[in-house]
Amino acid sequence: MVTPTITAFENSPDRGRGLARDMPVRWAFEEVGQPYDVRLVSFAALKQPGHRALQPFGQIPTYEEGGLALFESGAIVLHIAQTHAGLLPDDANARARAIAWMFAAKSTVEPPIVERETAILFEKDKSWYEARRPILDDRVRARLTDLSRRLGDADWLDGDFSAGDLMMINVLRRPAASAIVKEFPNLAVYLARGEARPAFKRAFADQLAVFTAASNG
Ligand code: GTB
Repeated sequence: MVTPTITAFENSPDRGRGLARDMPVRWAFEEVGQPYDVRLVSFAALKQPGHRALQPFGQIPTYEEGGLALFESGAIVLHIAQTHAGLLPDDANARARAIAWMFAAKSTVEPPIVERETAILFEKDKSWYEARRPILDDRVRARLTDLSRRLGDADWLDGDFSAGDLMMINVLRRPAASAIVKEFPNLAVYLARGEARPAFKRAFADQLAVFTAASNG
């Protein structure tokens, strides 16, 4: 296999906290033992036609390998998981369920978290902010209540660690989620369990190194 190349922020606004969406892709590569290259992109370059040809919305991450170019972190993680052992079960039904958890992370759990995040970051000056904030908090809490109930005292969402857990833990790492995750002891432990994986730690260190180099340069 040609070494895949992904894109990441040249200057991440998260200051090395691993919150941008190259993080799940880096983590997936580390879990399956696939080396990869990273092309760092400036904010200006993101919006240029060259980058938009890879990512129509002018965002990171992208993935290039041989004749394949992909965008969307979930699609990239799924591609890595489908082409390498280690992130999806062999059993067809269990594999389908793990993929369902990837979708649950991105399309059921993440949206209310992003909505809360957007309000906290950009809408504090709106007249309706104080009234709306508890509603947004409760929408996140409702999703996490259900997730917490389903996880119970299991280590992972469905059997062994899978791409479903990887995506869910990335979603729970968003600051707008992690404050509420603390209300659910089993989710807090689940999140910590994911972050304790050696592959997560390597991915985190690599993205932090980009920030450190940019700060020192
Ligand atoms: N659905 C796409 C995917 O999953 O790949 C979303 C990709 C996306 O949101 N990319 C963001 C981006 O390129 C970076 S991750 N934004 C630039 C733009 O739209 O112009 C989102 C993100 C950015 C910053 C922080 N942070 O500073 O904490 C966290 C997350």
